[in-house]
Amino acid sequence: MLQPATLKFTNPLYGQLIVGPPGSGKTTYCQNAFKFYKELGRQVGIVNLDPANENMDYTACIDVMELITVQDVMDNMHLGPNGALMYCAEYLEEHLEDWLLPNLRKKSAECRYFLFDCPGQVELYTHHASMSRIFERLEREGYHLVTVNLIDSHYCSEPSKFVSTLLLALNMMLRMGLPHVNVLSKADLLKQHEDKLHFSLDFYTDVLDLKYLLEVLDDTPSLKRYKKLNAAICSMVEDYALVSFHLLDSRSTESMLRLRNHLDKANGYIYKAGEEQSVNALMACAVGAEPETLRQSKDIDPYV
Ligand SMILES: Nc1nc2c(ncn2[C@@H]2O[C@H](COP(=O)(O)OP(=O)(O)OP(=O)(O)O)[C@@H](O)[C@H]2O)c(=O)[nH]1
Ligand SMILES: [Mg+2]
Repeated sequence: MLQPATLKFTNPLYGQLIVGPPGSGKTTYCQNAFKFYKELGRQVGIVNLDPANENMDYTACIDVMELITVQDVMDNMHLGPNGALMYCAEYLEEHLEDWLLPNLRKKSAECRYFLFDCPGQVELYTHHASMSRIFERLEREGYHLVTVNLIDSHYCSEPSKFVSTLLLALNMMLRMGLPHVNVLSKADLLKQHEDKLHFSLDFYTDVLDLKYLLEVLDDTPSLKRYKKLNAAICSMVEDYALVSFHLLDSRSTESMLRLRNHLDKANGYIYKAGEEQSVNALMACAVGAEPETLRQSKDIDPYV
């Protein structure tokens, strides 16, 4: 005989992996996002995974610096800062089962949504495998993750820097293989660089017609020989059609709300069972509830 269907409500775990080049605003974002999500009523906590985090103005619920620091590795193993950071990443991976995961399990009674403040050295995500194996293990532990890749919007002001930004973003997306949201951070400063921008902001956020970018690349003789390489990179980025950006000023609630909508779609938080959701919040997040042109204008308008 058929049994009546039973509905099982779970209380899933979620995480944002905040990555991006040094100085792109990861720690500041974590600090502001913590307050922002707390106000929304989420059980949020910050996990510091950066063993050289110096300007942490937040209280981390788990701090890798209690396990290992770059400074200690430099002093004891006689390594330089980059080598020491690689060592720390490998050490953290070795101690996943006896340090990070048990600590996360302990905290998960009070926190279900974690912001992971990650180290900035891009090699850790583009060449080295420890961080991606750590993230993989978190996924197997049941975390619904999204990578938030912060890139300083200052890079829009120079075409060659923007090309390398595109390559970096694509490389990270392909290597990490997780839901991924690219963000141009410090969007509040864009007005200051406005005169240096060759195109309107949607050109940089949508990453559509990159041939125009090639036309404005520096033509000095020493750089001319890279033209073919830049053309090949742009063509590859266009072929994959994966890279686009959202603008963020992490000190503005409106800007954080817009980003939250994208992140909630990416890690599936909008489908969270059992959470009280106002119809408005759901409508704002629902896929397709907002035409793409409207979304873009809302994202871009405040910064132009
Ligand atoms: N104007 C502006 N400044 C910002 C913003 N976010 C961060 N900053 C500044 O950028 C600088 C670097 O910010 P951090 O948050 O330390 O950057 P990070 O990515 O954590 O840096 P590392 O940990 O060294 O890789 C700080 O001086 C911040 O105050 C922003 O949205 N707008
Ligand atoms: Mg930091």
